[in-house]
Amino acid sequence: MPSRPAMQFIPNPAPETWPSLQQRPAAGEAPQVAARVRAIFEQVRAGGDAALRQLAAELDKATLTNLLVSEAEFAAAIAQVPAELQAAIRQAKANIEAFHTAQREPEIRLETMPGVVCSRRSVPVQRVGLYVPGGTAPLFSTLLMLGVPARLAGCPEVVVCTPPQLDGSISPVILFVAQLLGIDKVVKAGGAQAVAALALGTPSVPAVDKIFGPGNRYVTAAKQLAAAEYGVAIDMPAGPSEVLVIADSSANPAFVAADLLSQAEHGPDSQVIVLSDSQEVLEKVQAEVLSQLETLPRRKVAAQALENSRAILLPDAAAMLAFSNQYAPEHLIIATDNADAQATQVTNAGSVFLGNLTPEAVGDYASGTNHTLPTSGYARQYSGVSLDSFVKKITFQRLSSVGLQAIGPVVETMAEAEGLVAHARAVTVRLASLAAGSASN
Ligand code: HSO
Ligand code: ZN
Repeated sequence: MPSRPAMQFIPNPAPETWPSLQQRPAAGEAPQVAARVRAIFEQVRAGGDAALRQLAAELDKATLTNLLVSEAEFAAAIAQVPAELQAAIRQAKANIEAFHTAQREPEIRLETMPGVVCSRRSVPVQRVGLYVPGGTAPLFSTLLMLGVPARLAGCPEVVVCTPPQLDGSISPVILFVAQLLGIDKVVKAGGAQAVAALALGTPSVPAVDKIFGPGNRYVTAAKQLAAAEYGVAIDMPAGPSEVLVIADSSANPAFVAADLLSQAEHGPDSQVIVLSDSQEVLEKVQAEVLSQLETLPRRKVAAQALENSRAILLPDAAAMLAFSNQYAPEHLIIATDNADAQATQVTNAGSVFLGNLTPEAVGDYASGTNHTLPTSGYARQYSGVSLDSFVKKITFQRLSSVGLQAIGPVVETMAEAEGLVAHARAVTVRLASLAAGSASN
């Protein structure tokens, strides 16, 4: 074992100590972030498009002529995306479309009592805003993960916001993906100002009903403000990315290390955890992490994330699953020879990767599942983004005279018992009218 392990090694921790090992790196909930975000909302409210330009200059160091991506910019983008990448993106899109299409729910229609027909139908959220991070790594895959279900759901208005590069341009790959999805409204705005524009609306940016997408602390704080005070829904609370790997003695340490690093390279505040019932496996994983780290272009970022990361020895599979369920990881990799059976015992996780041949990276890009997932333990109560995130389920009902006569007395009795006489009367006047032979449906 190398003198300094890649991750903190914790042998056989007592269950009482697990909660402290499951803590995420301090989330950036600093009050100054919230105050700055509030000021940015004010600036965007007062200044509209001009404020967005100003903030792009100030915060992104980008000079913008046009705030919206122009037709000419779209047209120029395709030529800049290598054919191989275009083909890869098309394949990923097809897989994501297939898996999300399968999530369509047929209309439910049920006669609960004779003459009482209830139904439920999915109706798209009308206006959605998709935030696509830029910066050091423009994540065009996030646009696929959000744009595909938005399109399949049939959302009539889809607006994309993404931060401009220094020269005021947007990554051509993001523009290529937008075109592939038939999205023509791409706003050159990032950070809290993009979220403010989507929440408040400006002359160029339509206000939306729901905002999706990951981002830094400012974006996250802005989404929270939009949800708390502006009546805009958000996909989920988003924190730094994380992965937990359960590895038994059948696991391949080089594969496990590669998976840990693939998540660690996202950001300095990412967290990666490996659990094993074999000390030998953990030692090999640690050594592999160190050696693979050497050759990563983003090794500084990954090394910082490893500071928040742990290799934990546990007695058996049951303890590893219990630890994982308590941690509720965004991504869970089960690299064991019994992965399918163990998968049935997963109660808290965003997305699960089974067996030695299933890297998390396939779900990040192309297998078909969504990569927008609950972090920071929210997998206890939230699902990842799916087709459902882009629809509302509206219920309908219709009564015939037979139905009203059957259910009417039930409602009259209950309404009177609650002391809500107007409710009872809404039934009574109709029943009376039916009895007099003068009502029709
Ligand atoms: N692992 C990230 C998604 C992503 N990975 C985008 C690569 N590109 C959060 O689930
Ligand atoms: Zn990733």
